[in-house]
Amino acid sequence: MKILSAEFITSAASLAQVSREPRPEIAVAGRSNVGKSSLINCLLRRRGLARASKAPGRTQLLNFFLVNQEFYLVDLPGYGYAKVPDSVRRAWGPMVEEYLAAARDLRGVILLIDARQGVTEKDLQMKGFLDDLSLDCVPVLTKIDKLRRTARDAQIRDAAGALGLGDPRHIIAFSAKSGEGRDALLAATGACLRGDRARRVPR
Ligand SMILES: Nc1nc2c(ncn2[C@@H]2O[C@H](COP(=O)(O)OP(=O)(O)OP(=O)(O)O)[C@@H](O)[C@H]2O)c(=O)[nH]1
Ligand SMILES: [Mg+2]
Repeated sequence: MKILSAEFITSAASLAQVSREPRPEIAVAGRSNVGKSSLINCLLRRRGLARASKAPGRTQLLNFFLVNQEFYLVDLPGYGYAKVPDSVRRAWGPMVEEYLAAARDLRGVILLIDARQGVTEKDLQMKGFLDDLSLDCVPVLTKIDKLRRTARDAQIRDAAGALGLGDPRHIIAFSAKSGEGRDALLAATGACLRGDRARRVPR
């Protein structure tokens, strides 16, 4: 897949608030600060399109980006960051879960795992939630540029094991900094949109 166009469409706190042309959607989920917005900017090659920040909790709404006039990439608020106030966390959980459960045109979810931290309890909860909804999940180990070669192979294997993936090659090693893994992620996103990957989703 080639990126021909990308534009920000809208932000919303719930699906009911979103008015958009019906198109297939791919959501980007993961812990707060894991690099979701950076991954979207890297994938779309539009610096600053999705707002990224060193401070966790930057993305506070569902953000819709229209790509190639064909599908939406949806940037989600992150989960599981201790420093986000309780009130905010209480609002985000239901917002993200309602979206994932109710978005009719959602074809798959790119699930980001921090390469240094590995798979956490919260990541497993999210993976379980996606599996229960039979949503296709594209696992990505991001910030991979922060690991040395030996640590990185071990971390990819561990993450694959923790997520119950038979083959570590089903995880995409990604860096928004270097662009590593961008082509693989574009290909996986295209396959998700076409529904080609459904057979490979582990149950
Ligand atoms: N080295 C490195 N840093 C990254 C990478 N991806 C993101 N970052 C940095 O990590 C921080 C968080 O990135 P964001 O893209 O804002 O993360 P997010 O998941 O959207 O965060 P929330 O919106 O708060 O949930 C920023 O300082 C980024 O520059 C990466 O692949 N490599
Ligand atoms: Mg963000």
